Amino acid sequence: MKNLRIKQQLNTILAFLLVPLFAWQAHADDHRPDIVFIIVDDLNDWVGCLGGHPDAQSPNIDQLASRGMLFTQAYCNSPQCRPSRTSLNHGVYPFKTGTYFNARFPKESKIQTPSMQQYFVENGFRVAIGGKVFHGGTPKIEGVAIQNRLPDPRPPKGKDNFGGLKPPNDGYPLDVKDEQMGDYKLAQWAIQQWEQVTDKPVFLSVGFYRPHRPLQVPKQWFEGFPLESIKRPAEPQDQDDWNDMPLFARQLARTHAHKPLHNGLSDHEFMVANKQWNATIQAYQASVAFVDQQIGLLLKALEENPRGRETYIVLVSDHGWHLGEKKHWCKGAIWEQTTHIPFIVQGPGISANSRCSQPVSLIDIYPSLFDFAGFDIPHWADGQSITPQLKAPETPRSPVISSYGEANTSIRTQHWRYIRYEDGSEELYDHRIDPNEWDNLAANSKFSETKKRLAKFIPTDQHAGLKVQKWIEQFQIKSD
Ligand SMILES: [Ca+2]
Ligand SMILES: [Ca+2]
Repeated sequence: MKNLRIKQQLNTILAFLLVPLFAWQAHADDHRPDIVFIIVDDLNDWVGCLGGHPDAQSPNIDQLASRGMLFTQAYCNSPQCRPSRTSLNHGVYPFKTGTYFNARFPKESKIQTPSMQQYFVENGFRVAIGGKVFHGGTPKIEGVAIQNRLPDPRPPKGKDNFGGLKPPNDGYPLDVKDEQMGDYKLAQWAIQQWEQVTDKPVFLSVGFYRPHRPLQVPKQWFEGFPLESIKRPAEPQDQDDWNDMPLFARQLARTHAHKPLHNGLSDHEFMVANKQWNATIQAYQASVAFVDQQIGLLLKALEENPRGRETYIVLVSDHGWHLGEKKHWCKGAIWEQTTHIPFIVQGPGISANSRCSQPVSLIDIYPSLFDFAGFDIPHWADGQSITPQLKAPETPRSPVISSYGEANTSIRTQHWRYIRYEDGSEELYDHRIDPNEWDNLAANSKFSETKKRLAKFIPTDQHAGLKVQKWIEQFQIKSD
């Protein structure tokens, strides 16, 4: 009897010792990393590490860039929220599905490919999605923790200048603390998700909302950008930037993502006429500094490693944003400022402070994250993994293709941007000498071979979609 009790006790002790040992062994054979994907809404290259504006304040994003690789020539697939996010989350180009605009086209193809979040959960990851990762709300995915976008405090009655169809001069210094803002609460939710200890590796997607409009953040962030010291984007000296642009491009510059004029004035004309240019730059920069701080809270928490796995952190924006460059505002164009985005990767084996100037795009997120996870890259993924550049940044890549409607296509190589619009008109810019895209070389016969070479990258079989010309006719003054 005594022996039996001793045997039972020994078994208990042995079981106690073996369980963690087996658990440890299973974990040691599982080299899958944790992956954190951060997407910021409407963030252009006005962050310190990209140098888009000399006064940008983004210490946390800059620190992430100093710990990993910054892709200095990264671009969106489409310069609006819905097409950009649909394309990047599902791994297919807008010109394959007809998902070109925030506005739906009745003949768009139903998206057939799984979102990367769905693919990760089906392949053994714990998946959590918070904030604005998808446009128009996160789709329900079985087994995925979802936190929808959290609301922000608003200015007092009569002070709120925000309206989707109004000009973007909707900045307001809120008399609230960061803790009351949706992006702060989102960071806290993401930290909680990160700190959960589970057997599975985690794939966390976190979508921060600022600097998306309305440009309303706590007033302390406005104080970092005094109105009297605001610097506007450079403009060409002694010439009108529009002089060498095709009519279609000029009409496009007057549109602002297909919205009506404001008593006959475009966003830019309104800003100039109402002296709102500097104030809107101030509000945008305050919004960037604010969101950077919230991102920093999450990045700080990611330094702890609760599951003992290696960690990849990827940070991007969904598209760029104009603040008066080319006399254009917001999104909805395929120039540098509308398409250029931050794109930073920190992870195992990636050298600190490394830079890659090969063109990459949001279409490359899907296959890259699959690559990091150790999945085979599915045949439907349109992009190319960035893993070769993480090891050798000079490894050449194909040009970036950005679409703004059927047959409005930009081709961006390391040195050139070539645009062809639906009416056949063109723009060509040499970024080695013209980073602001002021000097359109498309009409210069010296560059006809360059144009021909770049035009070969324009997809010939593009999905049907709404024509931008129709929007221009609907919303613009025809005599422009
Ligand atoms: Ca956006
Ligand atoms: Ca020009």
